[in-house]
Amino acid sequence: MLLPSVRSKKTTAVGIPTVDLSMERSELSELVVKACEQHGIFKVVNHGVPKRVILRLEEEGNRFFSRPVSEKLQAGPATPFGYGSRNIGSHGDNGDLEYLLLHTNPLSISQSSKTISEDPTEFSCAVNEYIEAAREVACEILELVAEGLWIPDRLALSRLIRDAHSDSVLRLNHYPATAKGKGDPSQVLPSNNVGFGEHSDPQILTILRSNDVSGLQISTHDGLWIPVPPDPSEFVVMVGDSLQALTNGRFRSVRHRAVTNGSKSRMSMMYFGAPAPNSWIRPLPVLLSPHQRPLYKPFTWAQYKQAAYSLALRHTRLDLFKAQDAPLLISASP
Ligand code: GA4
Repeated sequence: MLLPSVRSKKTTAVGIPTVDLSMERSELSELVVKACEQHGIFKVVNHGVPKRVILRLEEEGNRFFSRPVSEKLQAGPATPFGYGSRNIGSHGDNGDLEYLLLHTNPLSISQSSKTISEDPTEFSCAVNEYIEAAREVACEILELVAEGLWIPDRLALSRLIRDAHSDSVLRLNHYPATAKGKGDPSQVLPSNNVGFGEHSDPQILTILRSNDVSGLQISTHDGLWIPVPPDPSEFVVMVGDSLQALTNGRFRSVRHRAVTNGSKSRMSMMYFGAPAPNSWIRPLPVLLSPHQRPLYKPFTWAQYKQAAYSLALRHTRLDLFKAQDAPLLISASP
């Protein structure tokens, strides 16, 4: 199927920073804060997650997505969890993508696994093991953020996603090679095609890993698209809307999209770190001062998630929770 093409203008802007988690801690926390403030995205190397854990989940994902459609449909629809394959919205984001969406709660995983895999025990073990590792990376980064922002309680952010009732999710996205490009490089489509349209993630932090196929792009403040080169050994970390609110707009969630590649299929796996549904999200008091009033009203994760889902991929979600009398330090959308 031919998808509408999207322009990807050239820009001189941004190199996406790389953060080496084995570095000295105080230097590291400064780097992480700087990356979150300037780009809302960075790459992580030396993250300590064993290759075996990553490859085990990748293998499970590949095994599932290569099953016949009729079998995959048994694991759907993803309302909210399971197999999905659908268009995502009306903002140029009618993507060619199939996915598995799983709650990170082990009980929910074991339930979903029954229809996803012929060996549900192996599938859920692979998923649980990966989630634990990705959660550790997310918590480590949130603790570095707290240190870098001089927040006295260094667990103030990581606690939100360690919560036993955390609403974090794991998602495997599969962007099939477009038929024309398959196997024949000369037939690769000349322009990029949208797989998952422009959006920011509503959660606190996203930990993304993909196979060696390009597709992820971020939007700069001037509306240009920058490709994020794939590296299966690294994680890409993205600031979500909830972290933007918790930091009172000091960090900005990153707008991104995925384009399909043409000749090769891409698989990405994302851990989306979220608080518990009834957990309150508000600018951390320690980041406020008489000159920096809260930009957002307090909201619960459940309220925000509902707003995000009903607004689909539109830009203005966090604006719904702007404090009335706050100075307009942030623009409506990039
Ligand atoms: C983006 C981040 C996660 O993939 C996700 C997505 C969710 C979905 O696919 O159901 C959303 C999207 C994501 C943001 C806006 C809404 C909801 C699709 C969509 C149109 C699972 C999430 O939490 O928000």
